[in-house]
Amino acid sequence: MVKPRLVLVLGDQLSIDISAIQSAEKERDVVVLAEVMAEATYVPHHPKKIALVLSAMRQFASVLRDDGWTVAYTKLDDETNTGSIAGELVRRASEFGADDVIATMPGEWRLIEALNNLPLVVRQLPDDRFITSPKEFADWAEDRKELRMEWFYRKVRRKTGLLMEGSEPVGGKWNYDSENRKPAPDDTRPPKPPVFQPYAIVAEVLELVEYRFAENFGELYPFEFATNRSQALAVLDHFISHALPRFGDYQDAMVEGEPWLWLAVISPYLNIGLLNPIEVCRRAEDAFHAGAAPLNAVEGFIRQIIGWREYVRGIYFLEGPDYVSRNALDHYRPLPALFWGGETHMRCLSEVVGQTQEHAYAHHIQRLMITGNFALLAGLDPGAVHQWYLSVYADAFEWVEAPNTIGMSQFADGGLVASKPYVSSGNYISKMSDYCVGCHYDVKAKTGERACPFNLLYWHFIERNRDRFQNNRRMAVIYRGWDKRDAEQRKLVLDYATDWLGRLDAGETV
Ligand code: FAD
Ligand code: DLZ
Ligand code: SF4
Repeated sequence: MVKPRLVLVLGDQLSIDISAIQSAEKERDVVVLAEVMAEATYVPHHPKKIALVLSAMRQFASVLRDDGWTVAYTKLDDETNTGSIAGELVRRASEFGADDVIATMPGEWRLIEALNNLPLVVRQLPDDRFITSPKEFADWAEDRKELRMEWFYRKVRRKTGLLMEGSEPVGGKWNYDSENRKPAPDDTRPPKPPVFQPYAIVAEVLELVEYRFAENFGELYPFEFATNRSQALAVLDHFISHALPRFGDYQDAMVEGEPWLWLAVISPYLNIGLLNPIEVCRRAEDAFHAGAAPLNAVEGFIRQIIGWREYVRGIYFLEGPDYVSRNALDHYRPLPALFWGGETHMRCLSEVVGQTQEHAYAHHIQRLMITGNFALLAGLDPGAVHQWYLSVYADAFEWVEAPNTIGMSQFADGGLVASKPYVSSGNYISKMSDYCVGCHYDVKAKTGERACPFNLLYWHFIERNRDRFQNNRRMAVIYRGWDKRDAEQRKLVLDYATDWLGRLDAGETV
């Protein structure tokens, strides 16, 4: 008799056409899905993230069984659970008499290495849910002085044919980013994404998560995520019909009490495999051709998916496992309690952290220009910042989170991803949000007890990194403006900044 092989499907590989399943045989092989503590605890995940992954895994197992597959499913509380993916594979191998494992390459070095070290024969297949492979990215990156996303994006546009007319971009321009930066209109009434009431399978998972992960940062209830493919498709449909037309204009806007605005809110579903990136882009492209959404919205949306999403994955695999420990700016300040819901007078931060706690979601500009901007200006340890982002967002998996945090947001890779640090004073936040209106601090004040901390820390960052950035072509003008200021005035700003950081370090509410 031919021995069965184990077919590993991880919690973020829940696609029926994933390579491991495609190369397996229904009559012969056993699909292994395992809820394990090692995956639930490598960072203190938001309870909503754990509930999403486990609920989706359980439903995906049913889909496979209905399709005729033999599935060996381990629940977190099973007595025989060994606690890790490697342990479960070894246990199942002995149970089914298997020597071989077919896997799709995981999205994290930690698991890739764990699979390489198994006492079984493991075949790790490419994850072809992505449009480009790590090898393609490495070939593109070879011999380039700068790995700018824009050039990679154009290559992927050509490869997919998305928004292309022959070899030219539709509309004559590749990128409409300059038309994607409006603050929200006064009469903000964005459409809310659909919500899903937990039914039996999900309710059981919620009980488990509530009991096992009660200490984790984040609110489990109400739990309204989509947890299977048909629900995820409903979220996508809703976005295409109701939010995409305004996505382009307001993609960078921030409004208190409005977490979703006109954003897609599909990253958790893309990242765990309930949606496929190409199908999502084709839907947006169809909306453009049907006249239902403008080009700046559709191009901007498609760019995020075939541009940024593919690009950051390329960076993650190109740079290797040590990428997450880079610290080019020598930042060592520990993460303050306000990141875990501790009190702060800064309204922008309390709003974004509060929203994160409630929904396990914040949009890109909130992550980049509120929490990320603050972490960078305040000199927080990028490793700790990375662990935070990996924990608190439902869409956080290392291949996508790390380049965004370590690279784009914290400049800890020394400028591989970002050509200059994403930092701003309070002025940008005031322009793009309504957070400053009721804040304890005064966004217009440059010095004094009530001066917006972003104003103080911005110049502290600029001054302490003078040697690194003064000659950066995109930053020289900032140094010229700063140096033209009166020396006393500059000293005053820096003194207030140092004093403010001292209070942060002392654990005071700032
Ligand atoms: P939309 O703005 O509606 O965009 C549509 C889709 O484009 C997203 O669903 C996502 O799949 C993709 N996308 C957009 N921006 C990016 C990007 N910069 N990198 C990769 N894909 C992108 N995204 C994650 O999926 N997981 C993360 O762990 C993650 N961590 C981040 C950490 C930091 C510090 C920053 C600045 C950004 C991070 N992002 C991450 C990117 C981005 O914030 C989220 O993809 C986006 O907010 C998801 O919400 P949405 O579906 O409404 O996105
Ligand atoms: C995030 C997560 C969680 C919370 N739990 C599981 C799990 O129990 N079993 C599993 O297979 N995957 C889980 N995941 C997703 C993995 O952490 C993810 O596959 C790796 O980080 C690679 O991206
Ligand atoms: Fe944030 Fe400063 Fe505005 Fe307050 S004043 S909300 S701290 S940017």
